[in-house]
Amino acid sequence: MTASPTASQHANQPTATSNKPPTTSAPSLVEHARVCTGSEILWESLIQEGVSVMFGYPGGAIMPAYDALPQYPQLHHVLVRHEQGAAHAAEGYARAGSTVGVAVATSGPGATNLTTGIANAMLDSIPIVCITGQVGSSLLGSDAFQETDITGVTLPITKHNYLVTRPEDIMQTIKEAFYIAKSGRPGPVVVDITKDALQKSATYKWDSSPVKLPGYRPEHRPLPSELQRAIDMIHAAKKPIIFAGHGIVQASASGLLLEFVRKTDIPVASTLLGLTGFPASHPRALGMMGMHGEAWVNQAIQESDLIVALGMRFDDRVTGNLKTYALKAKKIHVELDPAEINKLVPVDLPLIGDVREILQMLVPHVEYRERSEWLTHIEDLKGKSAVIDIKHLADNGKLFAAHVIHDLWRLTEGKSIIVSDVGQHQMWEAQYYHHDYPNKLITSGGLGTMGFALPAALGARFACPDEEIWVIAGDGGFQMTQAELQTLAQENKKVNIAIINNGYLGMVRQWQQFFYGGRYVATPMTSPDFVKLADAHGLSGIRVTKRSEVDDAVRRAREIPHTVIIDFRVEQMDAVYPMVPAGADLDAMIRRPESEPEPEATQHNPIYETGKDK
Ligand SMILES: Cc1ncc(C[n+]2csc(CCOP(=O)(O)OP(=O)(O)O)c2C)c(N)n1
Repeated sequence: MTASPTASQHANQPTATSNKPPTTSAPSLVEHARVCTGSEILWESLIQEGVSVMFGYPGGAIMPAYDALPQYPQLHHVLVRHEQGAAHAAEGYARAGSTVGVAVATSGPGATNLTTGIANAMLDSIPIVCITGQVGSSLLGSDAFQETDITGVTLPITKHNYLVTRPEDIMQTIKEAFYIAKSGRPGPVVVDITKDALQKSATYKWDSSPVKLPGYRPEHRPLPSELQRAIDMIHAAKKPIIFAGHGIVQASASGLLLEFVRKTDIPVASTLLGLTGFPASHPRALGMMGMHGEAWVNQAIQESDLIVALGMRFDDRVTGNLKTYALKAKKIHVELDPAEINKLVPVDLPLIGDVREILQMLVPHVEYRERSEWLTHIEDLKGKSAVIDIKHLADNGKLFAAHVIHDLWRLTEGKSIIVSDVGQHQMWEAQYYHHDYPNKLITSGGLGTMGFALPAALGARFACPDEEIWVIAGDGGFQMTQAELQTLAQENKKVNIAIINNGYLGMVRQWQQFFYGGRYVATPMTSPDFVKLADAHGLSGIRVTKRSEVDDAVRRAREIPHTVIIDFRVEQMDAVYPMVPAGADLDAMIRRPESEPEPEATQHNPIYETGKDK
């Protein structure tokens, strides 16, 4: 099948999270000022911000807020099984729904359990607001039971955070938190509220005036002269490449990017998080760049004379060795956050502002230039250096992850929301699930957080009730947050889960194979029987060991109305190719060995071989 992209699929996206006008206020519950508890003010304010779902876990300091919750049936609280799950679910909700996600936790361990998700949201620029309970204000700083200085802890991993000690400050703080989370470059905001602030009362009336924060200027716009310089550089380039980053997806700018490419005929390389920003089957789509990017993409980057980087931040997984990175290319960097300009890669022309607005300004003025030599050269690079593609190998009875993901793509026609975890399977997903539709991949890019996928899919399920959702996870990462299976069961929500089970912490095993002399220390891993695990949660499980079983298993999973786990027992020793070793030159790639198109699967997880394999 070919999922053919159209400009309109990419153009008909909701307005960008980062540039949305403030969420339309729900009708005010409180017409006139009245006296409310801090807890009531908290929930009323969330409703005013348009919140209808939040993910959380109660405990002592936040109990007054939970106690008031039944007064607000329009707020659905999803009880996760670990607060990390609440933060990731809020992220999944925010990303799938292009909105702000909300997580709630108690003080101390509840709040610290959120931090992995908060750091993840910080690095991937996800707008979430985390509400935490705090010990009573008179006890602050006394090492009281379950006291953690969570504003101190989260200072470097939040866009902003607040400690609120008075009920009269709650409404304004919530307003500011939502505004900061979603404006400019989005990110996480923590609002820590003391127990007494939740219990005490204050006069409340929703203030619908816009938030004004002196010193916070989230909006930027390039000068007309800068835009003209960009146009001149684009027209003069003989070997240009466009980079599509996460900013394209977040700003819902892929329709404009398609238009830009239609006019200029410049090829597009994507970052991992930018993969759904430009349709994979477009003739000018090159694929993913960087450590596990396509070899020809990295090669072309090294040879290019102009990079037009759109909403990306030159992460080290993308650049490899900075000293040798794209030295022949002039660089135009379109980026919302001024702090990213010249941070890692010196650029010739920064265009600071929203990528959607900047594309809107550029598109009418850019023109086609004849560059057939460059485009033919890239085609030649593909021919020479393309991965020996194991998905086309005849079925020899072995099951490779590439088979599973390719078949999943074919059967779902590339239309499913994929929520991938972190490791080899994440890279295989990026290589073999060809994303033609915008915003259909949710994964942890910057922090590389194992355990992200299942709870993030839970959040995505609430944001997109009618979409098909597949989790693709490794046996290692899945075990980190598998408790959220029961959350899905309790909420009666369906996602499909593909566990790429190779009996190892596969990506680390691969590094051990390439860079640590094949010493597989602490990477062989046992797993529970995932079929029985599904059963124990009241869900369904299927085991697949042969390629011939994949289609049927995927079809059955799609038909079953509740959450299904498919335990794909894949080849254990397969590696992700190509690979740029960390810090190496971008074109110094390790390729799949030509002499061995089918990876040797001779060594097996010793734990499995001792008969402990369930
Ligand atoms: C929370 C966390 N701990 C450790 C790591 C380091 N790490 C990166 S990939 C990986 C292995 C992942 O194994 P698995 O989930 O089985 O997926 P696979 O690589 O086999 O596809 C590890 C341990 C991480 N990224 N996140």
